[in-house]
Amino acid sequence: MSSPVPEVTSSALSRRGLLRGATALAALGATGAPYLTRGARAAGGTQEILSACHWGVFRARVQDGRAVGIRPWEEDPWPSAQLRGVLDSIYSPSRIKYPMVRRAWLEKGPGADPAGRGTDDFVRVSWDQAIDLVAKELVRVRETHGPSAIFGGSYGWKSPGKLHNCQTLLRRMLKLNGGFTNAAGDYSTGAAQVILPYVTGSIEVYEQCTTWPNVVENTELMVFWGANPMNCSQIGWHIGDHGAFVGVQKLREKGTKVICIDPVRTETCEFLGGEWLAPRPQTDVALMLGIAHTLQAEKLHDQAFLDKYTTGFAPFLAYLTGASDGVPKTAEWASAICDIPAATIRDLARRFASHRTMLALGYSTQRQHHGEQAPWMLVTLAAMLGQIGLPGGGYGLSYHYASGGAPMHTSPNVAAVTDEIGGGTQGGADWLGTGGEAVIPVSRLVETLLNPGKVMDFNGAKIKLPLIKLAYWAGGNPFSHQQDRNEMVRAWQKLDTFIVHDVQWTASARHADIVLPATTSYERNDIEQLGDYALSHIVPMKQVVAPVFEARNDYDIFAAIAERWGKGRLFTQGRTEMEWIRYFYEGAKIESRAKGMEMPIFDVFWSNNQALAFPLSEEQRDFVRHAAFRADPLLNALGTASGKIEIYSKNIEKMGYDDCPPHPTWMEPVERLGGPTTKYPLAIAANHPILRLHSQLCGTVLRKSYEVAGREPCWMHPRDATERGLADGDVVRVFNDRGQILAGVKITEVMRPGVIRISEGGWYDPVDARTPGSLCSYGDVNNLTTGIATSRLSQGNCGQTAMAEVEKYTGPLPRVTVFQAPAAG
Ligand code: PGD
Ligand code: PGD
Ligand code: 6MO
Repeated sequence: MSSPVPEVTSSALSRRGLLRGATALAALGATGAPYLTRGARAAGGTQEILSACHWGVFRARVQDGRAVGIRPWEEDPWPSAQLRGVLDSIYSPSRIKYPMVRRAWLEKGPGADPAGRGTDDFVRVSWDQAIDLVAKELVRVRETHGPSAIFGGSYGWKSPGKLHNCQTLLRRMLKLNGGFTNAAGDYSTGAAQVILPYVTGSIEVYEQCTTWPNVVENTELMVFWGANPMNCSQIGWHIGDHGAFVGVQKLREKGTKVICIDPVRTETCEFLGGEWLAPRPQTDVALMLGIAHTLQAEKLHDQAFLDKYTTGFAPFLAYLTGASDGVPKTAEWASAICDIPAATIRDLARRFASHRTMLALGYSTQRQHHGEQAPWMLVTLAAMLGQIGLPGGGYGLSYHYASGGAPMHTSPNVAAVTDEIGGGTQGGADWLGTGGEAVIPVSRLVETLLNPGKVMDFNGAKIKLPLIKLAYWAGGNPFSHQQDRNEMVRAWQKLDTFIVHDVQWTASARHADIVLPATTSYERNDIEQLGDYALSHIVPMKQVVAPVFEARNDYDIFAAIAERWGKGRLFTQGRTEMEWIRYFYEGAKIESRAKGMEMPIFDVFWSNNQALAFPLSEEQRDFVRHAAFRADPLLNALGTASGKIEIYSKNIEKMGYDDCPPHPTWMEPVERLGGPTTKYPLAIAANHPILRLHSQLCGTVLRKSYEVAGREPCWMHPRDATERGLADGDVVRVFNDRGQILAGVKITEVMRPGVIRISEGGWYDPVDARTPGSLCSYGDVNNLTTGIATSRLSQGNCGQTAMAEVEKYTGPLPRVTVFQAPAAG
């Protein structure tokens, strides 16, 4: 190599190298601070260790083998308040300490007393016995019913790390037993990630949007449509970098006009002083259609863009004007559905068209009945505005999520462990993995348990639902994430065996037959990249403390099970934890050379107690989504059938689904606020929680700062509270035909009247676990949501479809027991 190689490092030893590359220097402007002063040992002989998690990079203070303090990494621009709970999650009273087996299962065998699950009747066993039971049960189920009777889909947010990815490791182990049934898709964007490839040729939802710096520079009108980055960008699927907060802060400094369309005046809306429009939940498609109708009626739409870059506008236009169904989708028509005044809808159309407008859509609008329609209609609206591919214009579906829009750095791919037997590493998107004997849509396990043999539609295919007798979960909490908890509890009784690895006594662990205590990522070593989009650093995720009680790494648990079958070495490839990490690093080091960079040797990286920074190019800083397509739609054709944006999809037409027509369409959901046949009066916004990641950290001290009367909060508008004679702090029963929970009232004007906010992820705590429908004493909102699918196309979950009533709870208050370990634990 003749040109100087910018060295990408945080090492004091090779810091000189940084000065050799201009781009590296730019990246390191913020990071080139005094490395020499950042030793692993702080004053007083206390050790300070750099590690990382979903919530960011941190330094943990360790004294006498115990983590006693945690502080955010000094380069984190906006540390998450949730970090406080991280430390506590190691030692909280709900930590699983020992391997445990449900008494009936242990004494009478698989399938014994399935209604007894969740009653906390556990027996402590040795690790040896636990591994033996699991290894033999997996063989028994496979030999009796075939490998597809073992469900290994195990969805969930686990912990980051290229090695200790417990879901990949689970599947790696299950493959050594001959296979399993897998799950396709995820709970986050189940509908959007299936529909959008037909519309724009890519899933859009996890892809890079036009960057924040570009938005700050060019966008005149920023629309957060059910999108709340000030809450949702606290975390990353890998390690949270919090780059979205920098973007939002700069937007505020610039004074860019912001509109928030949301039944809640969100944290983002408050921070930015945004204009708040609160439609009825689940009516956004009608609102978008009303805007679209105004655009075309007033000739504000960009016909030239539609002609050049899209197909199928004509049949959509016939629907919009009512030519095809007799119903013009006017602003008045939309207003009657969404409850935003028609004049405001027209005004929105005019303002969108006369400004450089960015439409930032969140995921809640697609986590609803017919959830495919909102993202499709949003893209259609953006196409009519003709700003897709222009700086600061068009749409973005990740501005709220894991800091989408944070500019991507020039960094190598760090490989990860794979579920391929004998395989070493994988790169790319692990949530889209679909290998397995059979594959079911991820939110359809309950339906599968209740209907084995049934044929289900899914994205143009027919799937025969397998018979499942054993479910194995590691790194997810189905008794939190799945909708319609009581239907689920009944379905779970079909299982012979439910095995769970977790760090905490979640409701899933409590409903398991075999519970194995896993280490947190702070009790093991790993390696990960910083920022799902930024990819700005490689971070050593160092072990902070030794495993507590009898916790073991998922990796070692699976290796021990495989070893019982004589396949331990196939699982481990003969590598230790540190050998894997070194191996991943060395691969990245080689790849980085191809990008003109030189990373320090592994031992320097690992001993340095610092994250390794990578440079940012001007080009990436200014990335504009779909700019290449706009510049040359032939050369850079989209991955759709026509190569263009499809407002009408012939592929979807061919599927003939009545619940997903071939162009964006307003369809009544099963229930909604103001719906024609809806029984209950209040819509639930089952948002993502402010001080949790789903159910993670609910069992920690953080809960004390948000619980109301010891329960999950239920936010409601003063009008709704007065109508029901409720005061702040009251304990209420929230109920519908599917279930009932207790919650604590928080009265606030940030709610739209008629809408209550109960965040997902509150731990399920049934008063009588043997009786489905029993009152949940803490407040798991998924007792109330519907378990139906978004449509036959994507079979996504409808976590935002729930209507309920609220009443003051006057009975004797049941104790919340879920945050203590079961007695034998
Ligand atoms: P988490 O609470 O993150 O929820 O559902 P998900 O199951 O992902 O669960 C992760 C579990 O993994 C925790 O119990 C944690 O302790 C455990 N864990 C962490 N690290 C490890 C590890 O290293 N090893 C092992 N063995 N366990 C580990 C989230 C899902 O919920 C998602 S992504 C979405 S988007 C959905 N959102 C909603 C919604 O908006 N509304 C409703 N009503 N319902 C939803 N459910 C979905
Ligand atoms: P939600 O909070 O469910 O987040 O991202 P997602 O966008 O799904 O919903 C966003 C907003 O939509 C909320 O403000 C809600 O009020 C609003 N909303 C609800 N219903 C409607 C509607 O019908 N119309 C309109 N216009 N708005 C509506 C979730 C993303 O967040 C995901 S998938 C994951 S896995 C992560 N989870 C968490 C988490 O659990 N906790 C935090 N703090 N951060 C996360 N980030 C990620
Ligand atoms: Mo999600």
